[in-house]
Amino acid sequence: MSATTQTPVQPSNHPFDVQDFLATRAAAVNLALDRFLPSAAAKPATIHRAMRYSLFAGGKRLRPALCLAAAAACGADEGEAMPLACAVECIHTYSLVHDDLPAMDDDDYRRGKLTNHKVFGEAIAILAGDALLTQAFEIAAQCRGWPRYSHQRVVLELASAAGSLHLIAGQVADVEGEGRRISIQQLRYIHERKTSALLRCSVRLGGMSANCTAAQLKALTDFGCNIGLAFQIIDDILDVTQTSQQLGKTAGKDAASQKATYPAIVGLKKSRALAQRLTRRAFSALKRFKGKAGLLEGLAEFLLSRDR
Ligand code: GRG
Repeated sequence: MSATTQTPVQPSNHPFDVQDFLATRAAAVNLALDRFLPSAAAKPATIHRAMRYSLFAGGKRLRPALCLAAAAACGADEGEAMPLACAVECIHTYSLVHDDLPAMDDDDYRRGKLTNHKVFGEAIAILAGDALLTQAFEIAAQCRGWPRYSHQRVVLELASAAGSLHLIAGQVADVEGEGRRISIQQLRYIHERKTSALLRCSVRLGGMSANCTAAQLKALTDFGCNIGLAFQIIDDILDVTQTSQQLGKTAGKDAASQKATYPAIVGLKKSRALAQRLTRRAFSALKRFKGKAGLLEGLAEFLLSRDR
């Protein structure tokens, strides 16, 4: 049993295999990303090799999977969501490359491999992160838009999640909070921006690519907010309960760098209970889909019980 599943949040009665969904969609996303990105040989080759090194280092592709599953819940072909799923993954990978830099978390391992700056040097790692962020918008810009969601609306959604009010805001608060006692409210502020914003954006973009109704978008937003926060709480728990080998990155880093985390503030037991409560709320948000959001439910369950 994994560290995070003492009591099931809800009986698993999904007619599909989440692991299989993740594996097949990761393969499809990898294929699409490979097509969207300049080849490793394109000049200057160093930057394209560095971008590809981190992008294809073996990430779980959870954000693209959520994006594709949200499109399916709204009755659309997953193919409509694929460019946006790839754009989100590029932003996520850029944030990891920059987060690992000596000026940030200073990490040597990510996704089970040496971090980008350890292989290519700091200057190229910074540029690879910049290029992945830019690449995300180049990919998203190729979307034609949908009747309820214009091309402009979709690009704005992505920019807002990645910008200084969300992803970057969370990172700034995280950096400024290091070594200081912060409240649970401040920690929630960090997690909602640093982690939850991009997960929420992933499901919202999936819905938009399916031309979802306003009510469906609201339900997806509620789902995304809840699983986003639960995801980071589980990440905090795994940092103390798993090994570096299991995580593919340095375990115990949060405590070593005196970072505020849910386990540090409320303890492991309460942290697990909170992640379970948030996942239950996420399930409730899906009621509107009347049984058509089984993939999203399965993914939420998986995120709660994951061990890496
Ligand atoms: C812009 C520098 C900069 C940072 C933005 C997202 C972020 C803030 C920093 C990344 C590091 C971090 C602790 C992020 C929180 C989200 C998180 C737990 C990421 C790991 O996500 P997984 O488990 O990773 O989905 P894989 O490798 O599977 O894609």
